[in-house]
Amino acid sequence: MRELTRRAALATGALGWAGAALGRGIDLHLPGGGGRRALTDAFPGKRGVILQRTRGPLLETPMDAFDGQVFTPNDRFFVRWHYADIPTSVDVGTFRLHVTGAVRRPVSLSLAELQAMPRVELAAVNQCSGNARGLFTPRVPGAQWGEGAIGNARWTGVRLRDVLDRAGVAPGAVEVRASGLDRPPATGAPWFAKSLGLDHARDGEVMIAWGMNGEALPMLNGFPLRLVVPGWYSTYWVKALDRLEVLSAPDAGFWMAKAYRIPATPDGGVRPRAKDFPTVPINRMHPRAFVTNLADGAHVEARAPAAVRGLAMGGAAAVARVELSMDGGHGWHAASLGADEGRYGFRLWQATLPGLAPGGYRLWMRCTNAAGERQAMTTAWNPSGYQRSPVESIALRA
Ligand SMILES: Nc1nc2c(c(=O)[nH]1)N[C@H]1C(S)=C(S)[C@@H](COP(=O)(O)O)O[C@H]1N2
Ligand SMILES: [Mo]
Repeated sequence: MRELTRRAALATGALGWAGAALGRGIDLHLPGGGGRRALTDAFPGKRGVILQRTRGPLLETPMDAFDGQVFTPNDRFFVRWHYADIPTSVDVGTFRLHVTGAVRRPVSLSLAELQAMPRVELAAVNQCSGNARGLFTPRVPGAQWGEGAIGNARWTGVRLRDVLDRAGVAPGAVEVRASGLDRPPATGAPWFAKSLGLDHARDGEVMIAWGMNGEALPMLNGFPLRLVVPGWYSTYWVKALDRLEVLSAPDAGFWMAKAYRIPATPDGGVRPRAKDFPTVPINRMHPRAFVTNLADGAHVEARAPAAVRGLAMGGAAAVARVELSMDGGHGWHAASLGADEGRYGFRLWQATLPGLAPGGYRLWMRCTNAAGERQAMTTAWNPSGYQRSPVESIALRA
């Protein structure tokens, strides 16, 4: 509790939400150009993050913040809010999480009551559905993220199942809808709310977290509570969570029925300009591997071994292996993996490249997860720019 109280006071200190950027900038190398962005320290609890939008805040993690560590520091962790009207302070004494709808008895739980329940802790990657959207060709509308709308943290909280059991789910219930303290604009835009199937919500892994890497959640990452849905895209990880509504019919609201849907094709891709194809709500994440110690186009010393390292995630299953190719994906060589901190988290990988003769090269890296899902060399294009996860590569010059 003490951590929460202190954090709330700090947030109330109103550092201001102005996007006053520093002189520093970064280029996201988007294929269509226009990738220049400012780095900013102007948001509470954040420093050295890429400013994508000020209201509601969209802040991206620069690649260097990922290098050499499995857990993404809270102050560099990406931020995404749909609406501008977001909580800037929360009174932890009066805050309540309400559980309503198809339940035996509605309950309103204080933070102290939640923190007295059995605790769980889990490492899990939080990744925006639109991470790396800016890299799609043809270009798609929406936030032009580079590859930093992602992060891994150790989350502390309680099981969603245990909280639902406090209210008692009524027979016939099918989904649980979660919403938070942010508000839609007065134009009648739909409240941000996301739903999970009841079995998923009660699987014992989905959690309500107050802790992130051993600290209270930063205000911008959902203080005081957020949903953590391991292995699933973060659109479901509702922040500043204050309401759970048990539903007896599938959620027909905008954010489930209209937004965050992917083509119902095996790889989730369609041809550009395809229309009227069937869709399903975005769901599980996919394996990914990326390099963190070398930038695209980096120089390595000729004829000397070069260290290359990065991070991998398995998506909805653990990382099984990471492999590297220097011949366009014909031959693959295993990278070595760092410590396993949990199947939903990042895993470090590293390898040593043999001495290269002077010239230009391309290094490819791919991840396979424990369920046998492997990154493909081709990108599954979709008009919303979701779940981009092809095998990635960087150019190297020796
Ligand atoms: N209440 C609320 N929760 C939310 C959102 C939001 O707009 N409002 N955006 C979702 C989306 S789309 C993403 S990508 C993640 C981002 O989590 P982060 O800001 O902690 O990185 O929050 C999710 N939870
Ligand atoms: Mo997102």
